[in-house]
Amino acid sequence: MKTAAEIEAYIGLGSNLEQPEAQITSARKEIAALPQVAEGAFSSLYRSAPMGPQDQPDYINAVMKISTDLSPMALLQALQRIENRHGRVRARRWGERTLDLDILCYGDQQIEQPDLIIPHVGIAERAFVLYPLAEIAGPDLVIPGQGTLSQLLTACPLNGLSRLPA
Ligand code: A4P
Ligand code: MG
Repeated sequence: MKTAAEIEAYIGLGSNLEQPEAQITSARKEIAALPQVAEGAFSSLYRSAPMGPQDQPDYINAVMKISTDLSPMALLQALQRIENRHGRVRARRWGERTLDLDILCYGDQQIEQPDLIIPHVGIAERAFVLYPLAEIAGPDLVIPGQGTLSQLLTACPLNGLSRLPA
């Protein structure tokens, strides 16, 4: 049984190694199966060229909406356990990865701790986050401290992002 869920949060999923689409699909199931987490919505999958080092494969990204009564830190730890189970190796910054799970937003909270920054850094410049987020959250979602999604989208070109057929 799921407990009564309180906070709506958005998680960004990304992968560019070892069958990225399968990595994302199985991560979705593992997140939905976490205690104290219920899935609210899941975006289409999107493909884009890498941000950062260019000598790595294209990425597949998606965004998931959940409701949860896990604290932000407990949610981060649960997501990192899932990343580790997917063989995540932390090598170079912005480098290739089997699975990256980022907490994009957690309710209307703004958090700045050494190991947890919410909203996630760089949301406003990342088409591979903004477009899937808008698909499931709609244009009026407020990114705390940064404005509405529709405002952010206006300033963020698609940049080669393509939505994969369902
Ligand atoms: N951390 C702080 N805040 C958060 C948060 N809100 N959610 C800390 C999750 N983690 C958060 O992350 C390093 C640390 O960030 C964690 O230990 C956690 O305490 P990481 O995933 O281990 O490593 P990283 O790659 O250095 O950072 P990060 O933030 O995952 O990288 P980015 O900025 O997400 O970039 N190109 C395309 N097209 N698509 C992508 O998805 N992703 C990246 C990774 C690069 N290029 C990409 C994509
Ligand atoms: Mg990350």
